[in-house]
Amino acid sequence: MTDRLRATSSSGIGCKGKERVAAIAGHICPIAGGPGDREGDRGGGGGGGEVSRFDEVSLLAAMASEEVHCAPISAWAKLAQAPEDPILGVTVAYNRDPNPVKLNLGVGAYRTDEGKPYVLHVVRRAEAALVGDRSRNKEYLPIVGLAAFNKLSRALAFGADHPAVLSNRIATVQCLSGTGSLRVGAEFMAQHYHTPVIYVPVPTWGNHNKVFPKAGLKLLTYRYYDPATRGLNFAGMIDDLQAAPDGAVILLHACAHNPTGVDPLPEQWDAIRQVIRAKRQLPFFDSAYQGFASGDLDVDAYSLRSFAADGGEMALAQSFAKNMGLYGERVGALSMVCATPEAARLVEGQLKLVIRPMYSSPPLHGAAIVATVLGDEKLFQEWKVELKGMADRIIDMREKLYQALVARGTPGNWTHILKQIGMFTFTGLNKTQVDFMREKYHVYMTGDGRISMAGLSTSTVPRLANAIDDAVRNVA
Ligand code: PLA
Repeated sequence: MTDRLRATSSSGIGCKGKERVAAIAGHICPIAGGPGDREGDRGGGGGGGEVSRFDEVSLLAAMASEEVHCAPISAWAKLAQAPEDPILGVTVAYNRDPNPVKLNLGVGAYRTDEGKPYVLHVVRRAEAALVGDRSRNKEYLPIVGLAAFNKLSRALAFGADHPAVLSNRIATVQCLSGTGSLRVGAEFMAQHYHTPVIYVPVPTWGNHNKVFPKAGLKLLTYRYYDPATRGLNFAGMIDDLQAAPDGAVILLHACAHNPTGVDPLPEQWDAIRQVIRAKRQLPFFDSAYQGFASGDLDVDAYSLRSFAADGGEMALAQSFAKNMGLYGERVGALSMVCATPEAARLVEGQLKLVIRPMYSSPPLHGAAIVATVLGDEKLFQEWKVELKGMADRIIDMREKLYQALVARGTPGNWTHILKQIGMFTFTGLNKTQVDFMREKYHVYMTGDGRISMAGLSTSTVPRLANAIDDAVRNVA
């Protein structure tokens, strides 16, 4: 009991008698109910001291009295019910569904053709080597993470002999997967970039719309996808970048745009780069699918390497969730490509000030796995083969789903299933159709009609095709 409470509880306003207790209980319940109740009773400043002392006395009296049976009320009793996340919430709903034939095509997580999660062989081997190495320990990593991991991640993205890499113009910090890298990068920009405004494509990965404003950046959009062609609205994108302020941050998906699966062609990337550089805007690449799109790490790095090659500054958030199957290990990196080595050194120092009060330092295990795979030529080559295997299986699923719809004569043109790149197909199905498929077929996908092709297998294609066929024919 605090001195203040002790003083007030002995001040004679005690709790005796039924009426008194009822009056006290009347005060306690709304107080415990949180803001919004009896605002006037509690008030602030001036007379507030009196009121709050009374509240404390009431509370003590209630605690001491056996006559008051006020149901326990939480300080959070009146919180608004939070909605489930539009992507991760699909898995929550799927897990609740008791139907044995249910199919989860919501979150982008790779499955084998047997529908099972896949731990890469190279990851298993790297882990075995790490566990068997008795010289290893579990000490904290530095704030910036594992040095070998940072060096190898940077080289993977930009190429080991890239001039920016060789001249130490890139500050790389290990972060909590792609999301953490985006968030740390955004916090840094909000504090240290002269134009804290970011433009994201429409549509974009839903979490972009939350991460950037949370970090303090103003969020604006540029046109990207054309629903009519189910392709890139290139002219609209260029116009919007031209119209965006000089210096604005421009979020770009390095490859396998999520959710649309629509990427600019190399020559379109070059034109986009020219506009961004002419306007001295800052490209912020989100690379969550390197190697997972085409099956080739270098092909998928075209966009970010071409930007890095012109000597301008840029940011990159890199994830190893998909391409190394390390989803839950949360391994990623933020790289800030700077004009000079001196700027890179200063940036790294400030990034440490962002990270330390947020989570102090990143986790060790996943980064050690990545460093082992990338640092060993044999494992690296084997990883590339496994990566290509995953990308090819997804491409095979595209072909199978397309053929299944053609075989059913499903109304509409489905060639976008073949053309779109990466993990997802942006089907064009609307929310009512998505809900119908969930209800009748137990097929789960995000409300925007995105399906994870990586969650599909040879045996489940017919089921999905039946569901789509029924939805297209019978649900508007
Ligand atoms: N950036 C993009 C474009 C992504 O699609 C995702 C993951 C991330 C970043 C973040 O991934 P990480 O933090 O796990 O590295 N998108 C998933 C999962 C696969 C998710 O929404 O969290 C998706 O289903 O869209």
